[in-house]
Amino acid sequence: TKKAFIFDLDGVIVDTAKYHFLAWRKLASTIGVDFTEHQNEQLKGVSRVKSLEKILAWGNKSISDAEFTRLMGLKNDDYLTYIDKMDEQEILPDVTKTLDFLRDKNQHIALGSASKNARMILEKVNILDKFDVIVDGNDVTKGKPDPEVFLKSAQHLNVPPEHCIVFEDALAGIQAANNAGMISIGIGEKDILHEADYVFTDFTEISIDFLNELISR
Ligand code: G16
Ligand code: MG
Repeated sequence: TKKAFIFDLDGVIVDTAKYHFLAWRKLASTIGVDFTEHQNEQLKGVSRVKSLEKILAWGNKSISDAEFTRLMGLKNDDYLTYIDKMDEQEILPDVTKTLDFLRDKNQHIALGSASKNARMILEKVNILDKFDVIVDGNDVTKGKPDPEVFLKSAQHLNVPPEHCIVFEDALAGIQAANNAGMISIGIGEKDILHEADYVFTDFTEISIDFLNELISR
């Protein structure tokens, strides 16, 4: 039977985490909050609202709802200046090869991202047409580690969760995949993604044999 391969966006297909970091750090500094790369790790896969809530909590700041909305807008405007300059060169190594292999094998391919900018980014790097289904931050009410984003992808494709394989770079995303009852594949560091069923540094480490094994199991 056909499997569904669900890809996270930031940190799996493209390294937009570095742009989120720059934009959040700039915003944090304007409100007088220190922001480190270690803290940034905790924002991976986390929604925009939740990210700002965490930054405010780290800095012991409390602000009005109107100010909260304004700060989220500032961060996103800054983030979009980086996104605007993106092109195909920013697709991470062997991602396109993996997508094309799965397509050749007649598998379902979905995107499951927390980002509200997901479609725009896929268009920028010119791989929007490789996805059968896109579920992103505009389609969900509960963020990762809640399984909603991945379960919605599976429902759209009419594939049961146990036949879905999720590629994720964030611990919250691995937990979301596990909570959905799907196979979780971490892309990144083993010590951060230890809850995943498998972990690889990047797609260059994922062999054709392993993909075939996932397809036929
Ligand atoms: C991504 C990032 C998160 C970011 C979130 C929301 O999720 O990993 O750091 O906060 O999207 O992004 P935006 O502000 O563009 O809506 P994912 O799930 O693609 O890794
Ligand atoms: Mg991610």
